Amino acid sequence: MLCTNAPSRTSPTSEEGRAVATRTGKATCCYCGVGCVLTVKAAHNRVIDLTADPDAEPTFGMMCPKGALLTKAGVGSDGPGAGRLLHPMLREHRGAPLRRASWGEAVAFIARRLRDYRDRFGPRAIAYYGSGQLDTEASYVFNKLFKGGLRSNNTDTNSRLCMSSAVAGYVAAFGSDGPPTCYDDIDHADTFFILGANMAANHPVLFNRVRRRRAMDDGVRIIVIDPRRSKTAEYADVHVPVAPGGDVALLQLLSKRLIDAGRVNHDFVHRHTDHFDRYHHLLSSLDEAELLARCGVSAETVDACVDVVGRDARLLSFYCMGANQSSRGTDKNTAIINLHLQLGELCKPGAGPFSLTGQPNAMGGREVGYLCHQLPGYRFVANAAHREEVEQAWGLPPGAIDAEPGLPAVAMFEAAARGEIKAIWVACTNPAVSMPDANTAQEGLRRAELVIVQDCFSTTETTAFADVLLPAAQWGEKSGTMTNSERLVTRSTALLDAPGEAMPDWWIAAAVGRALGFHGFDYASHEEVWDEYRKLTRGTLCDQSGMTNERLDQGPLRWPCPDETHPGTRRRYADRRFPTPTGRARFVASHALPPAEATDADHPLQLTTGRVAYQWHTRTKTGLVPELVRQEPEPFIEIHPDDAAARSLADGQRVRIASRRGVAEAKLRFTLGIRPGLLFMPFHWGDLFEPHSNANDVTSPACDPVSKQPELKFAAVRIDAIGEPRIMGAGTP
Ligand SMILES: Nc1nc2c(c(=O)[nH]1)N[C@H]1C(S)=C(S)[C@@H](COP(=O)(O)OP(=O)(O)OC[C@H]3O[C@@H](n4cnc5c(=O)[nH]c(N)nc54)[C@H](O)[C@@H]3O)O[C@H]1N2
Ligand SMILES: Nc1nc2c(c(=O)[nH]1)N[C@H]1C(S)=C(S)[C@@H](COP(=O)(O)OP(=O)(O)OC[C@H]3O[C@@H](n4cnc5c(=O)[nH]c(N)nc54)[C@H](O)[C@@H]3O)O[C@H]1N2
Ligand code: SF4
Ligand SMILES: [Mo]
Repeated sequence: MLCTNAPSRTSPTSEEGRAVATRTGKATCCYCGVGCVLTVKAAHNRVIDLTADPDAEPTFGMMCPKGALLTKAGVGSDGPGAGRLLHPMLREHRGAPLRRASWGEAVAFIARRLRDYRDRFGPRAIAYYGSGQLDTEASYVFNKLFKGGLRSNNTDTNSRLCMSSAVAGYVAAFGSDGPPTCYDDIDHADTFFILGANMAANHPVLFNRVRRRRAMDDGVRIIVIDPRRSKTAEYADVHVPVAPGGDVALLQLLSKRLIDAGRVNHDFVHRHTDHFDRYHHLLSSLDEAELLARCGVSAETVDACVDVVGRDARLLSFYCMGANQSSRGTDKNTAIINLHLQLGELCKPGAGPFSLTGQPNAMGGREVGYLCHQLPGYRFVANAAHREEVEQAWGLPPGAIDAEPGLPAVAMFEAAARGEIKAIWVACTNPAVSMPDANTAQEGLRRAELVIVQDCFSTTETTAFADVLLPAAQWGEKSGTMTNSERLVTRSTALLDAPGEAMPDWWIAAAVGRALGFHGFDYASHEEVWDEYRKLTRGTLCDQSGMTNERLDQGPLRWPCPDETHPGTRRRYADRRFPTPTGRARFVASHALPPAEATDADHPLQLTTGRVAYQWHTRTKTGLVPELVRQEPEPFIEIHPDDAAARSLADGQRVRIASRRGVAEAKLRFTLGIRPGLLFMPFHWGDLFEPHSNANDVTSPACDPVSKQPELKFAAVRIDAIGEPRIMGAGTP
């Protein structure tokens, strides 16, 4: 068994059957949205070999150190020693210790308490906060449980902190979420326009492909727009160290200069777009010198950028959190797309605006509709016809689904902190560390009367708040489906038995649905969940109805894939028709606005936050891997030496940064690769790993008005020394 990609099921405690001597199969890497498909060989419930198939999509034999070292992240038989959560735990009352419970008891307890809160306080008093790291099956069942069963649209996920501006940008411009592009476009592109994405660190295998393309063709150019000289910027032909939040001004300046130079694809604009005039009018009204001042870069740098983007060459943009995590994130996204529309650089191989997803199934979660305003298949809560379609599919009476969107992530935790959310179920995410203004998020978890946390590890900053702990199977231990950055849907097979009583996430949600007496939660397998979901996408913009279980077991497919013989779709909009009422893409004209908060005498510096190559988010997994920890052992704050000198701060010295909300401490790291006036701190270190070093105690909860994505990339701070300055010698990190 399990030597093919088609598992069979046995009992609930062992979804995929008990240990056999050797198992071989595919499992998509559970870290980034590149979605490398790994071939896993396991024996005695341990991984004995991990390779990437050189002939297989999406990455043709490549993986990065995080993926290669997944075997050390507490999987299978190594789980118990690594701190895995092995049994359900619960407590009847706050203050009581958690005690071990059976699955039956835990599920019944949750069902009783959720029903009670919903009945007493209404469906908006309960909430679900999920993750782009859950597989599609799990997110689908959770969505059905909350929006369909419990009738609460308060279901949001960490994708709100990650991809919601990209969703809003694509919908505004094209009438549909989802990228038009695919990885193969890299091999055809001439100009890579990389904005707010440190691909070399965070999408490394994809960036290797960009570098390979660059190495193979002298004409290829890379532009990187990032206030820091990131790892990615080191490979740039033109690095634009834009002022934080200055992207819309920069993109407008580029567009304006290109229009003035006659670089408009009039045929494309005329035939396939709307609102160019409005956009042109806005640009004409803007003053170049003012735009330049807002970008905060030299005129020469902009000239160099205009020269490269203005070439008659295929333009492929990659963008990620530097674009999305902004109170102007939607505008940044549409500004990038405007540039492509103006140049006609889309709807052909090697060109298009390619928003990168961060988590392995952030794309799949969007398709499943796991944000509070969405329903499965790119449907919307606010759309009556969409609600009706989903109600029918779920066997619900008309009007069952609430017409009003629920609370997006930041508002959800703020409501909890005000005592308005009585019960919250957190699955596969660690909001006590990763939410902006983490103190408010923690207050929300403290104030809620029932906190259910579903994780594969027992001790995280969020499990500390739990009244119920539910042990989840993790990577390698469960079968399921994910969609990567290029709309490629891959199927993973369980190759290891989960330790203890850990169960697949979808199974847990379904068990609670059954305990609540809801119809349609008696799935016998992950395949049954998938089958129901794929059929619900039929005829939608992200049609996956042709992706049967059997086909996915044979290999991945890209949507749209509308029937069972359809080969899948590499590039969308190849016919240049867009799913808008006119069939044309839309220019979006918006003014360049500054970040939500401003520096002042008390908080004179800007803080931006992000990632390092060798750690994953809150480190529950990568923190277990010595090879990765050695690379980046402790938190740090990057500063320009001029800013440090002005404050008599030394390299390696411990400092405290303070915003209007809170403080965080870490060692100072000097670098010339950051804009003066700007600090950078990674958000990987929560209190468990390094007390007082959570960047999110400082970050801002201000959100984009359209996407409701928080501005994790900008806070006004001051910096102070802690103790005596200490000059570090050579070898300082
Ligand atoms: N190693 C590793 N890889 C990961 C992850 C991880 O934790 N570790 N997480 C995954 C996830 S969920 C995500 S979302 C992605 C994120 O991937 P990225 O978006 O690449 O990651 P970040 O480091 O958050 O931010 C990228 C860059 O944005 C820049 N930036 C900050 N402010 C601005 C601005 O105003 N304008 C511009 N143009 N740039 C700005 C930062 O300097 C930073 O270099 O990575 C995924 N891959
Ligand atoms: N300051 C700042 N904050 C940020 C960001 C930033 O750039 N700057 N980026 C934001 C972004 S883009 C993101 S995506 C978030 C990420 O933030 P989080 O989602 O909070 O980060 P993770 O550490 O990935 O949390 C995943 C949790 O799920 C658990 N887990 C792993 N596998 C499984 C599984 O299969 N099932 C279950 N049930 N649990 C599992 C892990 O142990 C861990 O506790 O952080 C956001 N916060
Ligand atoms: S590039 Fe991303 S998906 Fe591929 S192995 Fe590395 S972390 Fe995993
Ligand atoms: Mo993310």
